[in-house]
Amino acid sequence: MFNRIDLRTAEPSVAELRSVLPRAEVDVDGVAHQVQPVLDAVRERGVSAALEHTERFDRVRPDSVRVPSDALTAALEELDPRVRSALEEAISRARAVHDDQRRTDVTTQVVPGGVVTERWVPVARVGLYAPGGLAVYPSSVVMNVVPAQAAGVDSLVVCSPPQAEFGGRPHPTILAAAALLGVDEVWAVGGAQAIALLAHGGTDTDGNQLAPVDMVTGPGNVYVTAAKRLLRGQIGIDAEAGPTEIAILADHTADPRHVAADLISQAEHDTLAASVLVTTSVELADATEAELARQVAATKHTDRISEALRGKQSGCVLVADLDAAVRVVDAYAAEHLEIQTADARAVASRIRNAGAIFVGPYAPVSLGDYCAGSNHVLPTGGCARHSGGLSVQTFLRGIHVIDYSEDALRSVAGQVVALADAEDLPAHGQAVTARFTEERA
Ligand code: HSO
Ligand code: ZN
Repeated sequence: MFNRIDLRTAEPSVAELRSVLPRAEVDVDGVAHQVQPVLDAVRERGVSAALEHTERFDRVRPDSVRVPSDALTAALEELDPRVRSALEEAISRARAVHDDQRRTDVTTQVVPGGVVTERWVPVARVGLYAPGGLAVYPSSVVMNVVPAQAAGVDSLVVCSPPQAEFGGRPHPTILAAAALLGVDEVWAVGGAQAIALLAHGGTDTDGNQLAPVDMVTGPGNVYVTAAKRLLRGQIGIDAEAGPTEIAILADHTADPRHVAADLISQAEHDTLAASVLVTTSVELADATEAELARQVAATKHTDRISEALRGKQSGCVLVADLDAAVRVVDAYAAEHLEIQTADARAVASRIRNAGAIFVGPYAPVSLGDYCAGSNHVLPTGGCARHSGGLSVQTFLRGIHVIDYSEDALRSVAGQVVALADAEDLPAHGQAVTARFTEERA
């Protein structure tokens, strides 16, 4: 059921390695022509256009688009106490990690009297999209809200599609998670229309106002992703979330039961999810395959998982040694990378490209999905080569503050003029020299 790629005698280049395991492609631009009219309608007609599209796509019309605050409190009160305390644990661990990511302003004295400060300023207002349907993940609400709050974002709003089975409100666990996190502004709107409403703002029929946001984060389906792509620039967005990926770098010391369980865990998300084993051990590869067959049959979402594991994006790569294994996983740049080898920490320290690295036998990806304290919004599709996951940094901007005295400016005036002349922009130079010439007009 699992593709096998034998690279034990090959010496592939990085480019060849990248094509060894094809990635699932989602055609985001292909739906842009369907999404653009929705964005235009919401820009022109606000909430009423968003409601029309909600009725058309979600087949439900919420009584109130702004979810009343007593509905949030009620959802929290009705939340299963086990889930509530688990969410509280997840929130407190994530807060511990993300609070430590706060940045301090840095002031550099360039010359006496000439100072540049980098001031880290949070984005003022952020919208978080929380999908409905198959992917109702209160944990993702936690992973988006916690870093934004730790960054000092003043105003946070959650949008999530209304669900007919919950009386036109978003899923109650999404509402409960928002309430637990102290987010009191939630709107029952989903899809591309939600992203447009966040970008442009609007007022519902009860007079509730949704103020436009500066940035939208959070996963969504292809229409949500297309809407974010089309509105990018007008609003800031996070990285595009593709199908989830787990790669496991393992040697003969790894336990095939755990390797198989972890491969299955992420395949559970989606038929397009990628589960990849990179190993120096044929015995481990064989034993893992046997375990996969056994465990997949015994789990709840067998069909979805089998399809993901059988897909061309998943499989086992056999390599000659650990050096080759590191080259393969670096070329692949997985969203999640587990290291299950004899000296896992040493191997982990050699990895350059991964969204998050899970070290040793007791750090499965599921731990990171919920309760490690780390963030689970991570780069997919090879973007881990150039990007990191969601963090406090995502919600901060570094603003340079330039403060020079008269003497400090005078001491560098000649160089500014020389560079301005070289670029044929003499007025740039004159803006400096004007400050040091006697005559005034
Ligand atoms: N593994 C997913 C996140 C998630 N898992 C949410 C369970 N719930 C992408 O990192
Ligand atoms: Zn997951």
